[in-house]
Amino acid sequence: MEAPVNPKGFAPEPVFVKKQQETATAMALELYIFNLCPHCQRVRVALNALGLPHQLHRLDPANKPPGFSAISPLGSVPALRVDGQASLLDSLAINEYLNERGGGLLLPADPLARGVLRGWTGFASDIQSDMGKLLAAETEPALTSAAATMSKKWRVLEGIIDQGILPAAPHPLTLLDAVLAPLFLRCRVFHDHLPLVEAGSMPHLHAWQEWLSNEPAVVQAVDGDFPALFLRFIDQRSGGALAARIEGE
Ligand SMILES: N[C@@H](CCC(=O)N[C@@H](CS)C(=O)NCC(=O)O)C(=O)O
Repeated sequence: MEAPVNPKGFAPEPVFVKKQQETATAMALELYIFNLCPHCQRVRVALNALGLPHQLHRLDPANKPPGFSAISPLGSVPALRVDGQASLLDSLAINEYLNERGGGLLLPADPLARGVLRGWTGFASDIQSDMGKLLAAETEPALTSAAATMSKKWRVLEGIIDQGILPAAPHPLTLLDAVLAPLFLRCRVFHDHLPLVEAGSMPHLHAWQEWLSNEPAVVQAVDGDFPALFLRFIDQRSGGALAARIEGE
């Protein structure tokens, strides 16, 4: 395994980091989450895959505890408090840090392969944005349009796997898997009403989805029965179009 690339490049900058007083009881890694937040799930997958001991602080997004802005200046989760000294924000940045701290197992050792994987991880993160739009859709045309935008990206990934640029599943877990896992879990839940990752047209991605959705590091990245919780989220908190499809069929 190579030495991490320019570890100083990851040094916390004041704008993103709030220095915290170290307390005697603080766990080395404390992660602030909302249970159904996909970005939080990414970080929990990485923590589980790396086997890093950590403490979870579960927040109610509608009722954040006083003082949370000292840990997360944007009020967003995930926020990772490190060694009682600093807060890291943004799931991709947090996962890069955790991977370095945990021995680098979630990225290829080869710099080129590492760069390729990081690039597609950013692309997968864009698909998560599409998922946000899909869930927010209030009308059937908006839902269809959001699904088409997302499907286009899934088809690109399918082709990339087919060309051997990304390894087919199963494979050793990577930071890309940490981003794909929350997406796959969600696609599976509403598949019967809105199929996106289809076995027939996307065999590589479908195999990846089925493998990853059952990986212990992924399964343990959510508290409770994810399909039931997510269906309730769709019913109560989404824009309505997907809920209408699910109820109408
Ligand atoms: N780019 C950030 C996005 C994090 C994000 O959007 N978090 C949402 C929950 S999924 C949040 O905390 N929103 C603020 C709020 O709900 O008050 C990341 O990858 O961590």
